[in-house]
Amino acid sequence: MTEQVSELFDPTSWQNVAGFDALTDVTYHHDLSGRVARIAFNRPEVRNAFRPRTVDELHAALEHARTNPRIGVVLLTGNGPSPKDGGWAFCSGGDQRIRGRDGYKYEGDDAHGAPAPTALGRLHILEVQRLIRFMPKVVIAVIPGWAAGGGHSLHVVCDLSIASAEHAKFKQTDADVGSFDAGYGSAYFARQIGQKFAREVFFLAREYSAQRAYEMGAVNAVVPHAQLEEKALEWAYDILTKSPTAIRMLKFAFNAVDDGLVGQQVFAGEATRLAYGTDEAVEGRDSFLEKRDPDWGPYPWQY
Ligand code: S0N
Repeated sequence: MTEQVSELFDPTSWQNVAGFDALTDVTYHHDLSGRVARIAFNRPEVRNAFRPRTVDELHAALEHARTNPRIGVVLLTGNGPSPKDGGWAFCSGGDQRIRGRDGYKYEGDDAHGAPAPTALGRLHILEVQRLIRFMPKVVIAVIPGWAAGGGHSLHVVCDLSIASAEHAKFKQTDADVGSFDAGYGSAYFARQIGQKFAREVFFLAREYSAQRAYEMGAVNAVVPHAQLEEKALEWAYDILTKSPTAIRMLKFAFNAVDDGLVGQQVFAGEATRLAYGTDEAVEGRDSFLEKRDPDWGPYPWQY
């Protein structure tokens, strides 16, 4: 029996994932066909802010989805509403209560607040950003409420964003709290919506509605709150009708132009993987193993 983890979550559409029973800060489910993953921030009382434990759990769930060959689409969302005041959030970024000069404080920190050694200097939400960016699957940000600070950056790095018409709100608070995501969160965001809008969002740190974010080109769709997860699943099932290889090559093609040599490396790795599947590449390998000259005769210099 799947537990109701959020008001928008339909337990009849989702199943628990073996080995992920001990999660506290995120929830992780697969749809009944096992092809869509739902990963949700689960700290609604703090607008789904992330602490190091949250990031560890998020990373583990995303990595599991990345390496599961049946999963083609990941929905990243936030559970809610808050039991305190009924507010909704996708994610409000780093938990400001535990941000320290020397790194985040972690469970097990000593009584004087010294960070645990594992926490020192670990800004590992950036590892999560890279995992989303480089996984050969479509990641959809499903935004039921606030996307603020580092939570805003996570929606930016997702492939697609679908927002609740009534409750989704966007605010880039980084400059308010002496923080700055100088990578995908800002520079790539400017690629998405243009320099003027991006600078406005960061420099003024104002609040934007889902409709305004849509007009700016920051989200793909705005849907009624009650239908948010249903719509996201609809999009996921549409994507799953497509060729997995075409989707992965397209994602890495879209990435490549903004990812420099790393983007080229990722795309090139995929091209090599495809080439290894040809008879021509098999002839190259076999000729080496059989200690003979390769016979390229059957493989013309195509134009
Ligand atoms: C999200 C906001 C706008 C919502 O406002 P609203 O609806 O008025 O709710 P509040 O009453 O403010 O909040 C309800 C309760 O939730 C707590 N809370 C909210 N956000 C956080 C948070 N981020 N950390 C801790 N607690 C939070 C409130 O305190 C309140 O609790 P109670 O009821 O007990 O008073 C509004 O809440 C808001 O502005 N939140 C802060 C947003 C913010 O500034 N986030 C941090 C921005 N910076 C980052 O995220 C950097 C982290 C990061 O991603 C990163 C990037 C690059 C490199 C490293 C990092 C890294 O640090 O890991």
